[in-house]
Amino acid sequence: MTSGNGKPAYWKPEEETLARTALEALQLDRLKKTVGRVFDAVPFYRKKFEDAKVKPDDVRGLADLARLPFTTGADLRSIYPTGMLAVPLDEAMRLHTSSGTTGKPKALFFSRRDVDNAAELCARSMVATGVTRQDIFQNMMTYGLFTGAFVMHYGAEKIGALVIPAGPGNTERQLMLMQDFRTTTIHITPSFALYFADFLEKKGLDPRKELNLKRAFVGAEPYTEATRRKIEEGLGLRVFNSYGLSEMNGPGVAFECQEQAGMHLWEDHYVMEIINPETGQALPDGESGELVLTTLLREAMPIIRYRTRDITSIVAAPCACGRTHRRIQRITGRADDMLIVRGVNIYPQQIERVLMSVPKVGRNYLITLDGLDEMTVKVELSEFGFDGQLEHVVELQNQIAAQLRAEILIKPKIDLVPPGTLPISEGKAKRVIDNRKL
Ligand code: DLL
Repeated sequence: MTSGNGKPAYWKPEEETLARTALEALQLDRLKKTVGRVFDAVPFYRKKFEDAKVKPDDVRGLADLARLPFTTGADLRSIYPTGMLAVPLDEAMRLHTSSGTTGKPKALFFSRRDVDNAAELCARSMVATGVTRQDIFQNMMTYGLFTGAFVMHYGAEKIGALVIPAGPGNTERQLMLMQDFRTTTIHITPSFALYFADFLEKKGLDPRKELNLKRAFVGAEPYTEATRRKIEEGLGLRVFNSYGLSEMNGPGVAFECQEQAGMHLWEDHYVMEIINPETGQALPDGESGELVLTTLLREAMPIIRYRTRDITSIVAAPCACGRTHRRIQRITGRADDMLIVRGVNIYPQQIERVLMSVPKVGRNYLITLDGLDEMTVKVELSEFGFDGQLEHVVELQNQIAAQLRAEILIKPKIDLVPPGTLPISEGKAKRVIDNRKL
């Protein structure tokens, strides 16, 4: 994990390797300021604090954060469009919205400083994976209201890498850009990365020989280690897990370094907590629960104790890269993704983990729930998965069903379909269709 001159590559070493005591003191100072600001400037928070009978002065240590009320996604929708602004509207410089929702989205405002801070964190994250100004960065995320593409775009520009704002879709053009400009680094969702790997395989193009790809930043939706390996094999590069959410600036909240062992969550900008999603109680490091985040430097729209609904755990052990910011494990699902099928709690990620470990299985799948808890898993065969013998398909279906039963305790119907027949998504993939009328 070194830069060209043999030293570890950091964007701002003094920020990234700050001693824990100093980092925690900085967090507390910033937390106090944030809490004071929202109390004074955002009536929504003043009321919430008053209802919970807490005052900004009650925050004397980081542990006092637990006394403050949570903010939920429903809260953000309830004050749409401008109810959470902590600055006059003319100081807001950019608007993004959350994705994947029906009805009114969450409106997220950025001041000039917020835009710059978001780009700083992305620059920091990208440098941690080895990016330099020599890199060619093809941004295959959606540009628009979604934060994904824009925020990383500005981060890469800060580093001085060449940015190709390709956006998603149009695989032929993506490939042309990669070939003509010798793209080294891509930013992509896991579902589109798998699709792109399929596309290269169908073309008979070996990315290791014919492309110059070194790394992919993959995030915006949950995926498993098995999927990471499939993408790495299919595209001939290293995959770095990238986590973020629009409520917290978008990407660049937590990112893997070259060690690829959990994502450093940038604690000078966010305080993290892991709680039991049912009780709201704090959980110790290493235990899996819901990630709760508080912004420390956001100007236009600070958010206190945001319930992300994402399930993960904190890795407290120091990282070999030298960064002192603690890591979180890969997100294993969302608290509200959990399916209850015949009384059993199931996360779609568990199903993905099994599917992606079966060699003859392709890269796309869809879980459907019908009637009274009937689960069907449609899954594509890989290009080489079908040898023309129907009995082999039946065998494979039975094998997958048995493996799934071992993991999720129920036996779904398995429907193997030819490669390329399931719908693909350029943005976030929809993996579950719930038609149950329960
Ligand atoms: O997806 C921001 C982002 C863009 C992150 C590009 C990384 C790369 P939202 O649309 O607000 O923002 O969705 C946020 O996506 O709460 C998680 O449930 C999920 N998510 C994001 N990154 C990951 C990841 C962007 N690496 C929601 N692993 C979050 C698992 C992820 N889930």
